[in-house]
Amino acid sequence: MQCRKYVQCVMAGPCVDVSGIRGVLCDTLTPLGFEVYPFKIGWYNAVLSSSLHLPYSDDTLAVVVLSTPSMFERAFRPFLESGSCVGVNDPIDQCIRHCISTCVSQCFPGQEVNVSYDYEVLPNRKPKFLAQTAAHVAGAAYYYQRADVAVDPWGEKKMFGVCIHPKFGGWFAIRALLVFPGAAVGEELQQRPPPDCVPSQEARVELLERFNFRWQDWSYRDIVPAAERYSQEQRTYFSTPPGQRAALLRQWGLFSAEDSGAQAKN
Ligand code: B12
Repeated sequence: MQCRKYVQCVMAGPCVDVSGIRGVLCDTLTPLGFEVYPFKIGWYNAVLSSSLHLPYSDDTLAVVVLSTPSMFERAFRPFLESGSCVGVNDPIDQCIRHCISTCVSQCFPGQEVNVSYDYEVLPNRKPKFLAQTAAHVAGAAYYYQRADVAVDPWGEKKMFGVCIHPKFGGWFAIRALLVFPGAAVGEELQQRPPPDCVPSQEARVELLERFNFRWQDWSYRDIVPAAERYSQEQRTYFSTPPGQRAALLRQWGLFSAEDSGAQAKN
C-alpha cells in the first residue's frame, strides 16, 4: 500500500487541514475501491437524540468511508491472494480492517485516529455509529427514510431506510468512521446536502419497498442507473450465506485449508 504521510499537525485545532487529510486518505484508499467523505461531528449529532451522539465536540473532524463496486477486485481479491486472511472473522471485514488500519497507521503515524466499523456494536448492542446517517450528513449518499415519503402506505409496518449513491445507486456499502479527536475544523468545511437522486414520491415508495420486501433480488440497488455494479463473482460471494463463504473461496482457490482451519472448528 502506497501512502503519502500526512506530516502537518492535525491535533492542534487551528492548524487542521481538511483537504490535506482528505487528500492522503484518497491517495491511499481510492485505488483500493473506497471513497472518503469528511464531515463535522456536529452535523451528525444534530439529527440524532443525545443517547446516540458521538462523544466529541461539534467541530471535530470525522470521515466516513464507503466501499464501491471495485473494492472486491482491487482490495479483497489481492488480500486473499496474499494469504492475509486467517481465522474465524468474516473475510470482507478482515480485508477492510486491514486496508483502513494500514492506511491510518502509515498516513497518520503517532496521531490519534479513532476507527469504528459498520458491524461493531457498543456494550448496549447499539451500532457504534449509524452508517446511513453519517453518509447522509457527509453529503455522500442520500438516506431515504419513510419520513421522506409524504403519503405513507405502510401503516404499522417497520420500514428500514436506505442510502442511494449518485454514481453507484445501491451498489456500495458504508464501511467505517474515522474520528480525529482534537482536530477541530472551521469554516473550511461546509455542509453540502447529498444529491437527491430519487426525487419523486413514487420512486421513493418503490425504493423502500424493494429494500424492505425484496432486498435479496438486488433490485433496490438499480433504483437509479449505476455507473458501476458488483461483478458476477462479487454477487455470487454476497449471495452465499456467511457460513458457506469460506468454502466458496476455497473452491475459487482463494482461501487455503489452513487459513480456514479455525473457522472449520466453529
Ligand atoms: C442492524 C442492521 C440491520 C438489521 C436491522 C436494520 C435496521 N436498519 O435497523 C437487519 C439485520 C434487519 C439488517 C438487514 C439488512 N441490512 Co443492515 N444494518 C444494520 C446496521 C448494523 C445498523 C442499523 C441500525 O441499527 N440503525 C439504528 C436505527 C435506529 O437507525 P435509523 O433507522 O437510521 O434511525 C435513525 C435515523 O432515522 C436518525 N435520523 C432522525 N432524523 C433524521 C434526519 C436525517 C436527515 C438523517 C440523515 C437521520 C435522521 O435518527 C434515528 C435514530 O434515532 C447498519 C450498519 C450501521 N452501523 O449503521 C447496517 C446497514 C443499514 N444494513 C445494510 C444492508 C445493505 C442490509 C441488507 C440489505 C443486508 C445486506 N447487508 O446486504 C438487509 C436489508 C434490510 C431489510 N430489508 O431487512 C446497509 C445499508 C446500505 C445502504 N445503502 O443504506 C448498512 C448501512 C450496512 C453497510 N455496511 O452498508 N440490517
